[in-house]
Amino acid sequence: MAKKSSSESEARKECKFYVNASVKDFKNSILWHMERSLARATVRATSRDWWLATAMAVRDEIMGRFISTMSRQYKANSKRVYYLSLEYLMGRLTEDTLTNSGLMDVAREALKELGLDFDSIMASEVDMGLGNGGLGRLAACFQDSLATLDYPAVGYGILYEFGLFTQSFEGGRQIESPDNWLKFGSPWDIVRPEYTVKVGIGGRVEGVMSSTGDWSVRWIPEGELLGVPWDVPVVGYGAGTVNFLRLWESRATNELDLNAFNNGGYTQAVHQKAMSETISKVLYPNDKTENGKILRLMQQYFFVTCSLQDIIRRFKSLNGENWDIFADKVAIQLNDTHPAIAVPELMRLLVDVEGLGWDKSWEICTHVFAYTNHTLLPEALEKWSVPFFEKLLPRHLQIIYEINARWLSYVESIYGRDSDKIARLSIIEEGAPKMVRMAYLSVVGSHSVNGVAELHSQLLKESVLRDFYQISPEKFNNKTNGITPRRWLKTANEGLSDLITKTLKSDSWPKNLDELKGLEKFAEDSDFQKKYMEIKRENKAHLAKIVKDLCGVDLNPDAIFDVQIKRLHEYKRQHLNLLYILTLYRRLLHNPDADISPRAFIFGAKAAPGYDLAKNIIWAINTVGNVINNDARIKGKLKVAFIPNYNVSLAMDIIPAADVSEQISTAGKEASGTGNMKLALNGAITMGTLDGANVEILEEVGKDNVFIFGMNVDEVQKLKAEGYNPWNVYNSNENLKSALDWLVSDYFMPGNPTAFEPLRKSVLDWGDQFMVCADYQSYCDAQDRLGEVYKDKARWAKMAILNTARMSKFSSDRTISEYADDIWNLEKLPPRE
Ligand code: Z15
Repeated sequence: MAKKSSSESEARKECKFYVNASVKDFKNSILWHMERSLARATVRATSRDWWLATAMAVRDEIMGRFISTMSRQYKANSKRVYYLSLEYLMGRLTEDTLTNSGLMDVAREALKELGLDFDSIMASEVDMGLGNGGLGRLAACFQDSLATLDYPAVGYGILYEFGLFTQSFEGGRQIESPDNWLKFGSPWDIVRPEYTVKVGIGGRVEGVMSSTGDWSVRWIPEGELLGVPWDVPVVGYGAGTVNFLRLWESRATNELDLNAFNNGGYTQAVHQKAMSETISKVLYPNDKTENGKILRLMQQYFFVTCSLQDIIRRFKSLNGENWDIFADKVAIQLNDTHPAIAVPELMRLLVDVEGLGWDKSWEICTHVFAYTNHTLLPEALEKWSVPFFEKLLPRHLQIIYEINARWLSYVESIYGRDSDKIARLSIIEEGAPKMVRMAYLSVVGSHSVNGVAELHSQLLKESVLRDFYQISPEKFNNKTNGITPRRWLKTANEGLSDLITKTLKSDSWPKNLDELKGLEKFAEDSDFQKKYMEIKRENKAHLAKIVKDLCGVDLNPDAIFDVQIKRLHEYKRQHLNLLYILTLYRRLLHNPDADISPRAFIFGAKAAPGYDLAKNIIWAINTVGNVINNDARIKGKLKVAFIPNYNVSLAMDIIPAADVSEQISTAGKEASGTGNMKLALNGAITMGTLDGANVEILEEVGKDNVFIFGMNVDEVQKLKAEGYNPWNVYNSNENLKSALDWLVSDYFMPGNPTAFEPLRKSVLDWGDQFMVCADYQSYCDAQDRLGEVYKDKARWAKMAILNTARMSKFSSDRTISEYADDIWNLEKLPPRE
């Protein structure tokens, strides 16, 4: 096998719990699985077979750790945190498990000895794409950090049969197709039928007399279905702790309803079964727009009740009915309002099922729950109609009304009969129909409310949750997001990781990211700069191959790789980027010899299937890109590549190759951003507004190592208040006018000049909600400056190195430690040495 460098054996000491296996044993294990698990002759084995056999060999190695972690946590009966999230954007699992278990080198060598190419074998794994974007990826990074830091934790969610849709382009337009990731099963999920739970739905509420003569209330559901748990192991770095994700699959109670069957209602019976199994069928592909579908509410309730029943079962098996200590054993984090129904559901389970009194149950709830808010955008604030609740969850509606009545009488005790205040603070929004405000329910039911970056947490207190902040300021806190350096540096950027390990003479930086500060002193070292930039160039050449393959576009690895990768949304302003591309293109046509740094604009973005304007922007970028890429007059100085089906795995190829990171949202709109952190860590320079975590990135890397442009939050608010008119900017800015007019001319779309009228209208006729025109000139100026700076290779290298060196704050280990200390009051439970 490959010789271990001395720093690597140091690392093995550092990570005492790394799994040990020899190359020979590992290779034999792969071959064993090929024959015994897959019934394959090696000569017939496909890449997928090799990946599966390798995954099974790794799995074998970590199972012991998995079991010992569970029994250690059970025996200690320590407090656990339960992370409730409708989304987990995990990506591929095998490579990351290899990194974290310490088996990466062994697996590489084993596959090499088998005559196989590691990367192409690993590429056979389909991404586990059970999330839309930042929120789901954050949940995945958090699982990695929780296990790495040895916190007892379980992530609960849904095992969607179909993850986020697969995106392709036809004539430059987005086409969606189903992501059937589980079609052939996954080696990474383990079914636990013994923990199956029952879930009620619909029906009515009945008063019942207890044996002691007290009246109580009971929910008589109309239908019932089952939640079957599947566990996905989460290996911490160093493999000392292996936690798990527990994902629920919905099933019909009986294979078929025999009554219906006997009465001749065969198709009716099959239909009912299919309905029950529909709940975990598909992830809703909307990032931020709540579309109010009843099936979505069913998904929320389904996974919440399954998870709470599981938590209570585990609690009882350890502590019996000692409810007084429930909140000492259980912390539950609500990832956005998607699991907010957990508040009334835990009340129902405690009051109706366990027979606790209301006050005691409420005390437990508010000690157990904590809520994370991820956005201020009004269209994302979840509300569910009261009629939906009546139909689906009648008992929960009663409980919500009771929670609200008590809450409002508390409000009244503070402010008196201020009806305005009461209407503003009510969990129920009056109207036809009445709506349940899920964010308010989450705030009232929790002891902690956090935003995801300093600026966002501040704005939360000033805007959406202002009235709540005034009543309970102590609940509000900030937890700036983070990313796992294991996946986003060590696994994704091996070249840079090896350079860091050699330079720092330490391999413990993935667990202790502050060590990266040690790179600062090499920022101006020309030898180090050379090595650092050589790796960047190799990564760019690698990405260029992928882009050629997927887009048919030739990228020059010496061009600036200018990257914008994120969901397509107006507030993220991919169209502002497009306007700069049009401006540069026009400049080059006027002067083909202009001395500009060659640039490759690289996009990755999915649009929600029902979001027409987002789709129009994708089409526009592809169409403009196609014209630019085929225009010989500009001598290849400009390229545009929109990589289809952007996902976690593509992110792992794109991010290490990026020179520039576009973070250009309208100030105040991006809660945090996490792609910005991944890109900067890998040495991409941020081109950004003072929004979300960009503000903190600027603080960390220093103003000389980032490009900041555009209005800040105060300026945005001021301009809005004064009355913003995008036409004024348009009429007075020749370049902006030309770019926008060009877009709706015959030039890009002969015969169909109105194709991109929606895009143009959105920033002019429809009021330019996200102030694209207002920030246009400032953006162009900053981009031009960046192009100039890039010509100074040494200066650029220094900036890039300092970005890597100064990003340690954004390790999700830091974020998780803060949650554990400030919100969960949670202790680590490391394995014994
Ligand atoms: C989502 O991905 C985010 C917020 C949401 O409200 C929804 Cl529904 C989905 C993102 C934020 O836009 C992003 O700024 C943040 O970094 C991320 O959540 C994780 O907190």
